[in-house]
Amino acid sequence: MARALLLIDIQNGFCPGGNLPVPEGDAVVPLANALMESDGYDLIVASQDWHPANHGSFASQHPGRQPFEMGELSGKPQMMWPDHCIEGTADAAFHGDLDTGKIDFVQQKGLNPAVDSYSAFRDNDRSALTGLDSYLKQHNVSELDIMGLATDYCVKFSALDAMDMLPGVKVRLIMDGCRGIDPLTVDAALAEMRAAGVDLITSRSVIG
Ligand code: VGL
Ligand code: ZN
Repeated sequence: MARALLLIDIQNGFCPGGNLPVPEGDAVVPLANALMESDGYDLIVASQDWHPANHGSFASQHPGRQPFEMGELSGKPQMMWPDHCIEGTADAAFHGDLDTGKIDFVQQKGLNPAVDSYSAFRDNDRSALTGLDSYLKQHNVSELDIMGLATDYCVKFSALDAMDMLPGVKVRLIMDGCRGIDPLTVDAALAEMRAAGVDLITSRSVIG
């Protein structure tokens, strides 16, 4: 029985100054560090959006498309993103203040140019798994706390997949440890997670 903290995409690309900045994205860093420092967790896992330069979620790969429009990828509706988190670049690196020395395992995702991968657990088409579910099962994780960026995309999809793929595991979302792209989709995302059985908590429940 282990308690794990999952940090979603706390990368330069999603912080102010990055290529797909989430408002106040960097504000979650001190909280992530405090939670890692606390004795609340046996295991710390972090996901990292990690795209090839020709990733099909990039508007730049679709002539005539602008970032933040809907387009298509492999025949499915796909939000067109600005180029972001290209593997090996500073934009894809974890935020410089994140205490990465405390992270036990990093799960990269989004490597397949033909499909996007918001969730840390599997691609959006649900065919390819990243392997994170097996890792957490191998480590007997029974409680999983999730925080990071962005609430309405990667955090939401990861939390919903955790509910779906880790039966019996208690999944909690640390709300003050998340920031979102669009306030409207953030509210819908919180409602969707709550309806799926995710416990919406604040960090005070963990570190008082
Ligand atoms: C994300 C959009 C595209 C996220 C990643 O981390 O929420 N959002 N790629
Ligand atoms: Zn991405």
